Amino acid sequence: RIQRRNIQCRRDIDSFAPKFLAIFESLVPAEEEIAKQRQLINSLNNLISREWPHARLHLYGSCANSFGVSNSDIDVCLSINERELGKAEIILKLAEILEAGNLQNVQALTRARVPIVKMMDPQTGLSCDICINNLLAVVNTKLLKDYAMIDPRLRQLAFIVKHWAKSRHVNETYQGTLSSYAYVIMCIHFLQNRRPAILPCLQAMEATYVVTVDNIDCSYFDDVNKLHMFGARNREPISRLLWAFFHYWAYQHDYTADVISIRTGTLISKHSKDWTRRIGNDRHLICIEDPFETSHDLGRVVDKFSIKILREEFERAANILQYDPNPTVTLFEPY
Ligand code: 3AT
Ligand code: MG
Repeated sequence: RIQRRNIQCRRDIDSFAPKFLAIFESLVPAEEEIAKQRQLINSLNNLISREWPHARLHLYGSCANSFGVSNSDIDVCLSINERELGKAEIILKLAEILEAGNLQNVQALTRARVPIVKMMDPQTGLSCDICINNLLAVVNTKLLKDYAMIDPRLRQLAFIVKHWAKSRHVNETYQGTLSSYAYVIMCIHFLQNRRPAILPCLQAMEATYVVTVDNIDCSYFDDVNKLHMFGARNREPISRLLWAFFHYWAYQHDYTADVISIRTGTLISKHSKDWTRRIGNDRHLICIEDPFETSHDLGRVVDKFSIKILREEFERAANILQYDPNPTVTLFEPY
């Protein structure tokens, strides 16, 4: 097992909270931008319902989970019950409909791992990717959004972690580092495990939202208005949480034995999931359980090269937060 280092946090850590909060505020998109996204979805829904009256578009990903920064592309999912057509045919047909509706740069990517249509809306200037029937993503988007409503520190932490990850180029799944979705799950897990806890485990509570998608039970407690005082006993400000987050991933997490799981709210063992060895391309070098697709390790994109890069970046961030005189600047210095 790795040696668990328990370093005392620097004494002036709380004095950096206002500057980190200002960074968070600067990353949050403006209301107008969110209104523009809704406008685009409405006009796309009108266009599509002429051809497919029962089909519906859903926003998912960062524009709907409340973890999106300004000017991110928007992720859209078409839910459609078309028995006659395969996914590729739906994609091609959808591209035709969008082109006829004057959307620009329409591209049908039928051979991608997740087939999508890409396009740009000249009226709002927004670019978007539309996938087909990916309802699990719609449900995990709602789960993240519900967690965000419980305690404001989750959004603060996740925005800053995502900003750090983008600045340091460790938010690139095609290069073996982690997705934004994985980073948000890491933040939720971390806040579930502070003492006193800042977030509960919604999937371990009595379900008020009950839904099954692709035979996977996705039920959980979603009456989050009742939980707005949940984290109140913990008064740690964002700067201290950031320090502890990076300290955990740099020096405390046991990469050889543990899986983080927001489904259970605790760590579970790699052994219990049979994630102790490489199977196919899944190396399980950093294990992050998807809350619904529990056989899915969100860390599976990480390989023996990128795990080293990731861990060095966690250590760099932890050391900056511990020793640097200007952590709110140095943390985000480009790689
Ligand atoms: P950005 O702001 O675009 O970086 P995002 O939240 O949109 O962040 P992604 O682009 O990584 O995040 O993913 C878009 C959504 O797709 C988020 C989540 O609902 C779903 N998703 C992404 N990766 C996975 C995955 N490995 N398993 C299940 N759902 C996923
Ligand atoms: Mg996205």
